[in-house]
Amino acid sequence: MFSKILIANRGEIALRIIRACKEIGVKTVAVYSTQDETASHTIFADESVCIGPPESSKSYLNKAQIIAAAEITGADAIHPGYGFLAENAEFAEMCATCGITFIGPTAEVIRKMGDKAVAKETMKKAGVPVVPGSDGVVDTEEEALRVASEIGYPVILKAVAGGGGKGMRIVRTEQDLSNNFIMARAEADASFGNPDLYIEKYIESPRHIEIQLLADNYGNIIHLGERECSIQRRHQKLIEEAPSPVVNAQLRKKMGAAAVAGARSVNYNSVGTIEFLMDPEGNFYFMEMNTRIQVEHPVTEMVTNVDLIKEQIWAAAGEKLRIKQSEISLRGHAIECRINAEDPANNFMPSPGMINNLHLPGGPGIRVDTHIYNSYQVPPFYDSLIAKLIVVARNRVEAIRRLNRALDEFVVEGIKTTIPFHKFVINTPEFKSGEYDTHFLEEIYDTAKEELVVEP
Ligand code: MV4
Repeated sequence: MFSKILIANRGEIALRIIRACKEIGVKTVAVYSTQDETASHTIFADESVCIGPPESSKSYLNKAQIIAAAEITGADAIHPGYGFLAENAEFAEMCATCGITFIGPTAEVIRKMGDKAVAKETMKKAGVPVVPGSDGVVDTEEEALRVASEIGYPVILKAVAGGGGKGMRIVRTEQDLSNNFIMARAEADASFGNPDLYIEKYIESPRHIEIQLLADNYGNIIHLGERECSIQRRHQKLIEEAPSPVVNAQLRKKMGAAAVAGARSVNYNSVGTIEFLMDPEGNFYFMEMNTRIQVEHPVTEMVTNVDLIKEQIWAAAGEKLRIKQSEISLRGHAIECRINAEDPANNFMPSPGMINNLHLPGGPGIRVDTHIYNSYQVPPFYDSLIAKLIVVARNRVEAIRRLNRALDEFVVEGIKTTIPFHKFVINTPEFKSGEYDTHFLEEIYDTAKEELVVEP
């Protein structure tokens, strides 16, 4: 096992990783920007090193500075959390060069899955269902028109270097495609430094369902069921649940097996997630692979009773998986609400500032992953996630009742948060029945906004 892990992150996930390290018996090093001198992760780690000014680009994204902090403190591993350097192949390589274990997959796998066309081709070869479309990159408008007429409109243009909703364009007619192809290439080049595009059939009302994977260095790979992540706005997830209201045991087994086969084909050896699009008929297609621990990992933890961060650390330290697929079973239903420092009545505008009154919900089946405390100043420089409220109950109906109760107990004063928005969303007929897709949130937003104005 490692003797000391440096956590190259901040906020709730840095704290989550520190907690796992403490329970395993591994020393921790926090890195922090000058803005975060009194942040929870800085205080609760065994040691902390200042790595630069508030801007992420000069601190939490400063690769050389973070490696130097690991060397100075004698850390033998780096946990990147999510965001920042978590899916940066160059950083994983730098760690390897310096003899520090990057807690995640290899740089090679990160790079492969980072190129969305290569990732898709790799999954297709492994027998994972993929959306009909071009074989890899489409270089010219003529080729794009030919592929589109083969698969039929509407189609979607995706940048190979995009992902997470970035660099996509829906095209509904031949004329549309002619008008947009050159522009989409130029835009991809400007955004990602890579103009390459590929084409897919556009799935109209999909759900976003992802499979959690866990793998070690010895070819053992298991899945921990799915998460339903269709409640999103501008590709930012707001609510996630496990299991999905539309996945039964048979479908779970099929999706799980596909995800494991995909991971096996790239010798995957850490925690990871395969995202699927599911059409209204229940067909599922590979979308992307996330080569990191995700924000929404707790819903899986709550229904499987597996600590994904500990498992990730054990796997990185070269231990064999402690759990077999046959030992994974799902118990109950978990739902997570992302509490952001944003004003839901004002297009989710960031709302940094001082928290001058705080009360966290508690009681049976409640988990709150957060770094905030009373009198904490939410900085304007970083992601607006300030807490994750996770509830678990015997079934989905009870989980929603518990979530209503917990949201009512949750008090955050001094800044605007997404709490009132969550109260609205979870009481809509669509959410209650589980009959929603990835467009649901955008569709109800205007109605929700009006309701929010009358919220206390
Ligand atoms: C799609 C799609 C429909 N058809 N691909 C969005 C994020 C990126 N991972 C891929 N995305 C989509 N790809 C095809 N062929 C619809 C989306 C999409 C979406 C997917 C998941 C969650 C929310 C979404 C919102 C809009 C579009």
